[in-house]
Amino acid sequence: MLHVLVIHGPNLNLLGSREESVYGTTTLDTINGMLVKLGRELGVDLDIRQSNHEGELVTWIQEARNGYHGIIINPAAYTHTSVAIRDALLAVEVPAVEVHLSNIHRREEFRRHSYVAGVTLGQISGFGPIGYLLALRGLYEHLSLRIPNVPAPGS
Ligand code: CA2
Repeated sequence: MLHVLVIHGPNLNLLGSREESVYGTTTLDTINGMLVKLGRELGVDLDIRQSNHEGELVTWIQEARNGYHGIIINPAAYTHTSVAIRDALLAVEVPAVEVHLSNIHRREEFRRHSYVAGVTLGQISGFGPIGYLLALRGLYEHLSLRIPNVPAPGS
């Protein structure tokens, strides 16, 4: 079975309760439930975490070395500031997909630069909660081509 670590960064625990015009009305619990459902369909075990603390996010990324096949991460505001998160993703050599609910490229200038984009498999930005599902499907397809005995999607 594939094991994927899902990491939500700072303030994402507030989803659905504030700034609905930017981030929508879906709560983090609902997003996590959608992910778990898709994970079950694909046969992917998900470990889902959220933290407001940069160091904790770094520690969790480091833990991905121990038995995780991939990472899905929305580093939230740390996307635009954190060399530490970039370095951790680079160090662990576990394929990671970066997710953003909003399209960071059509927002304020400071959000257009991501420190992590250059060390991830790819970035999904602007699809709202569905972006997490796209990330899981993309990661699954990527891993199924590289890891023996992972069924190809749709088989
Ligand atoms: O679009 C995204 O997913 C972001 O990663 C969200 C971050 C933001 O700093 C990035 O530029 C883009 C902010 C997450 C804060 O989420 C909130 C949710 C509800 C209320 C307040 C904040």
